[in-house]
Formats: sequence, C-alpha cells, structure tokens
Amino acid sequence: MGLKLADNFLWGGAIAAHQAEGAWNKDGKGVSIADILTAGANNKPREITDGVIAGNNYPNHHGIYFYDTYKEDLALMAEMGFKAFRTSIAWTRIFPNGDDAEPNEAGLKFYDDMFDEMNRLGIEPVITLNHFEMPYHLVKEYGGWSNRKVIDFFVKYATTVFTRYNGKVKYWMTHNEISNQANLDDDMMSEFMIWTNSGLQFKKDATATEKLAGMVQAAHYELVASAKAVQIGHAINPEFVIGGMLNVAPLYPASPKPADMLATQKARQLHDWFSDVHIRGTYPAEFEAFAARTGYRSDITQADREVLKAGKVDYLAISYYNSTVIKAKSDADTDFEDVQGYEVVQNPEVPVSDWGWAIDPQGLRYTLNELNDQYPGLPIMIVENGFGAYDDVIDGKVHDQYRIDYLKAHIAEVEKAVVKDGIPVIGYLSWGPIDIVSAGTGEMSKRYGYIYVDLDDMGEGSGKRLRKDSFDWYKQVIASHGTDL
Ligand code: P53
Repeated sequence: MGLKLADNFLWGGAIAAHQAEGAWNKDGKGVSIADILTAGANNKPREITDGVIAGNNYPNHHGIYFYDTYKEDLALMAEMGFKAFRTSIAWTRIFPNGDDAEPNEAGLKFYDDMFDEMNRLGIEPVITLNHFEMPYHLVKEYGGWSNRKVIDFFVKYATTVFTRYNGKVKYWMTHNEISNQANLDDDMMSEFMIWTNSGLQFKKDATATEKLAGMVQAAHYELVASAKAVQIGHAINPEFVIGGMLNVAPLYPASPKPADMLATQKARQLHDWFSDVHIRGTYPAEFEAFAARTGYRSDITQADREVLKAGKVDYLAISYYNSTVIKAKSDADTDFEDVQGYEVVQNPEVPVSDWGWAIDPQGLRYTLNELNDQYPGLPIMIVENGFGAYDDVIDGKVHDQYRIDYLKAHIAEVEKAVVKDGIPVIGYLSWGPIDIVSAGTGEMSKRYGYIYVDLDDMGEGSGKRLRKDSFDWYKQVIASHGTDL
C-alpha cells in the first residue's frame, strides 16, 4: 500500500528525441552529435565517428520510428493515464546546422503537431531543449561548447521554440544532465559524457587536468546560455516553468575513514556547482577557490555573472538510477581538482542490474532530502528513473516483474519523501515508458518500457508495440494516485 500523492501530481514518462524519433535526415533535419554515435554494447562504449560513415550501425538514425508513430505511441501513454510526457526537441530539426539564419519550418511544424496531440490527450508536455543532440556542424565549425559563440546559437534556438510553442508548452528544462561531464574518472563513459554534454573530444593522451580545464570552461558557457534562455522564456511568458536538469546519484564513502569522507565530499562538490549556478545563480566558494588557483574557467565576465543571477531556474529536474561509492586512493587530502584522487567502487550492500548499475531505492529518498536541505522548498521533478533490463517475449507477453519491483520500490521512497519528509516533488516521469535506444550503449536490448518495441540491436524487427505486465501495473499506480503500488 503506497502513500497518496496530490491529485495534480505529474505522473508519466520521459524520452529524448534522438533515442526515439529516427528520421535523422528527414524533412530538413541536420546531423546531430547523436547521429555519429555507433552502437556499443553492454560494457563496450559507443564510438564517435568523423561524420556519418557508410556501413556503420548508427541506432539513432532509426530509433523506434517515433517520428512516424508518435500518435499511436502517445495513445498508449494516455491509456496508462499519463498526466505528463517528457521529450526533447531535436535542435537539428529547428536549426539543422545550428548557425542557420532561419529556422526549418518543417521541423517546427512537426513539434506543433506533436504538442497539439499531447494537449488533445490531456498530457502535459515537459520539454528538454538540449538532450545530447546539438548540431554536429557546431562541433566541426566552432568546437562545440568550447566556443562562446555557441551561447548565441543556443539562445536563438531557445527563443524560437519558446515563441513558437507558447500556449502549447509550459514546462521546460534547458540542458539534460549537465553535470554528467564531471565524471572524468569514469573510464568507460567519460568520453561519451563530455561529447554528449559539450561536443568535446579530448586527445587520447589528454591528462585529467586538461580535461577538467576544458570541461569547466564549456560548462560555464552552457550555464550562461541556460540562464539567458530562462530570462528570455520568462519574458515571453511569465507562466513558463523552466528548470535545470541533473543526474543525481548519492555518493557514499567506502568507509568512515576521514580520507574517504573528504574524497566523497569533494566528488560531490565536483557535481554540485552546476546546480548551485542554476538555482542560486552563483558558483559556490570551493569552486571559486579552485578556479582562482588553477586558472581554469578563465573566460568569465562580469556580464556573465549578472546573467547567471538573473536567470535562476524555477525548479530542479533530476534523473535517478543508482548510487555510487567513493574511495580515496590514499590517506592524503583530496582537492577539488583531484579527479584521480579517488575511485568509484562497488557497494557490497546493494544488488546491481545486468549493466552493473546499483539498485538503491532508499538512495532516492536520501537524495531528495539532501537536495531539499541544500535548496529548501525548491520544487523537484523526477524526470527519469527506471530499470534497464533484457526482456523476453513469450507467447506475445512480457512478464517484467523485475521492472515492476524496481519501480515500485522507488516510487514508495518518493512517496515517503513527499508525505513523511515534506519534500516538494511535483512529478514522477519514469524513463523510457516505451522501449527506446539506450543513450549510453546504443542498444535496443537495454529496455525500460511498459511498452515493448519489436526491434533488435541491429534495428531489425517489425517495430510492433506490445503491452508488458508493467503497463497494467503503472496504469493502476496512476489511477490510485500512488496508493496501489
Ligand atoms: P541508458 C548514464 C549513461 C548515459 C546516459 O541511460 C545517462 C546515464 C545516467 O546518468 O543519462 C540518462 O540509456 C539520459 C538518458 C538515458 C538514461 O539516462 O544508457 O538522460 O538519455 O537514456 C538511461 O541506459
């Protein structure tokens, strides 16, 4: 028996354009940084290729053909009782190259129709402006977010869509999981993360500090661009609710050793300045001290600082999948820039998914409390949470009790955070309510959906949709306002 959430709680699901739409070069769409990512595999990173090279498997080129099927797919979301649905606008449908003088009308029209359909179904659109899919041209010509000019391109794009969809969309967020790129210590994923966040590629022999320097400067421009967009959005429509978006994973110390505690705190601070800038409009003290002593993020102006203060977000959007354990490599102090002074280790106390992600529902309640301690009263929307798993279809059915177990346990913790701890969580959008291409691995077989999509890792299959067992379960959760888990 779950605890009841408010009648206006935003139950639903979330996807991103590049993982679902396909139609990568249709109706004037330009090449995005997701379009040149090959398929990886479980434990095998995706490759970033130099443009689209014939013969490679680029899973985002087809996604789940959502570009053509969104009406049928949204009807299934409506059948589950969705109050909200999050997706992103593919920047390259609107500005195919990023620096185009005029937007692409066919791309604008596509989202007009999609948002109309969502509103017709009574589903609130929650829209991400930049979900790992900036125009590839901006990388080739300008060096991605290492170039201050990209701020203006982003702002023009944001202004265009805020204006066009005013009256159709109220909830927005700027950059998806902006702090992922701080995971410089992650051997498997760091190349992917700095690419998808910032369009940067470091030389193979780049040192950790060189990467850190490049990352903090690019992130500064992203934060300025976000703050400008927030200001412009509010000027266009004061009713717009515009958020910053971060992946949050609680960091636990590997032991009570003071060096582990300090390393854990520093690792947390390495992720937290993004949210401080979004929410408070200022960089935290330890970041300023780090920037002053290293000279990284050297290009910051007084005007930037004013923009950041004037463009604070209205809410925090978060994704939550797992928790992490931090171990200091030595007993020495860890400083902000010592990304190699600690390592991420396995937590022996919690199980893991087939992709090695720690399963920790209590960590979600813990995180929500931590966030509210840090930013008291700020509304939080959970815009991703879910269980990537292999599914078997047996006689046209998918018995995904493992997925139900994961989601049930996490939703129960959200309810405790809201009802018992008083945290203002305004919505829960599970990740990938319909199976989509995995961002991290490019696999189709890493599935999150309530709806099964008959496509395999090579993009082969009928594309047919099936309701899994979790479909009826989630429908009942929503209908009961979370009491019937
Ligand atoms: P997948 C990890 C790795 C890659 C992207 O991930 C990630 C994360 C989690 O922090 O971010 C989000 O598909 C992202 C989504 C993505 C989802 O996690 O690798 O916002 O685009 O699909 C799940 O299992």
